[in-house]
Amino acid sequence: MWHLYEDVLGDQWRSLIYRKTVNKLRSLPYKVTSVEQIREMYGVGKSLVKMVKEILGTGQLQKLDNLKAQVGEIQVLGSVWGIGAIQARELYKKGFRTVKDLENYSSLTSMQRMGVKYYDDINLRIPRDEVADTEKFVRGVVETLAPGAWVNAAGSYRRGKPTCGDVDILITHPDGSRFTSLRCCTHSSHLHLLCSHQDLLARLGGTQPDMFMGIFHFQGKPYRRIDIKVYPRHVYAFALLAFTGNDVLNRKIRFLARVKFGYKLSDQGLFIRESKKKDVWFTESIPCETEREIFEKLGLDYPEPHDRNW
Ligand code: DCP
Ligand code: MG
Ligand code: MN
Repeated sequence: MWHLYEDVLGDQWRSLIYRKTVNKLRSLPYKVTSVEQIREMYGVGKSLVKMVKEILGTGQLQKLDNLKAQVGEIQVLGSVWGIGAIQARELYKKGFRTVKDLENYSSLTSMQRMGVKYYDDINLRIPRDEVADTEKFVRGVVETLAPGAWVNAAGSYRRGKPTCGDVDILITHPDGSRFTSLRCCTHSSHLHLLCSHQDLLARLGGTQPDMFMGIFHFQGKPYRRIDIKVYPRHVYAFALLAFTGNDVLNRKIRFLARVKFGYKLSDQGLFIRESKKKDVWFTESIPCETEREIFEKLGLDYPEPHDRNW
């Protein structure tokens, strides 16, 4: 337990020591009832003796309680959109304790500022009907930019969840020559167009032009998170699989692809690993038009999206 807290705090050295010592204490054939029983053990230092004494005396450990509270606060900071675990820790060190504390902090990125501003809204679950409405809306906008484009909500929505954490939308065009105009739809100027028309409020997140991460406000509903990705048709099946998830399934099939076949599976394709002496490279992707074909290539039965909630 304890080492997990130290992990969050980023103290890996202590984390390791605690893990080792706790394992050792656990494996003792008797229950520790006095510090004399452990004082002479290898690796048991003064501070540990003191802690064990406190536990034996009071039944609790102040330091652990403090640590728990600290870790809770860091995790909340890290749950703000755009703030990762490492930065959450840094912010904590700077003295920030709550999301409200971040409201007037000028060094946040625009993404993080929005994450703070709409923190409560973003944490609300989105009913799937609303995801469907958003999908329809985006489809309408994309249709004006590139008629005939495919626009599909993926993520937890596609897996049939009754409520979703965000809206994930995947876009392609069956006609490759329309792809350029399609990519434009994730450029901020076009999204501004969306904003002014339909109250869709968004900011460019990723550096790639074919990905958009934003926050929108639609039909008076709470502010919501949206991820939009655009892929060329020939990698669409791989992208759809990756963007549908869930993340556990992705990790499992990528692992299986690697150890069983030496393949590298990603949202971009299924690549065969080649090597000559020390050089390793990957071939062009094995072509797959549909998700079903990808599962076939991996020797797996096709799971319907609603069976992908691992
Ligand atoms: N994904 C992944 N690994 C990650 C994050 C995401 O493989 N670390 C993939 C699988 C997810 C998909 O992207 O299903 C969409 O990511 P989301 O974070 O939007 O997760 P979900 O849509 O599955 O759930 P939620 O309802 O919380 O949005
Ligand atoms: Mg999602
Ligand atoms: Mn998402």
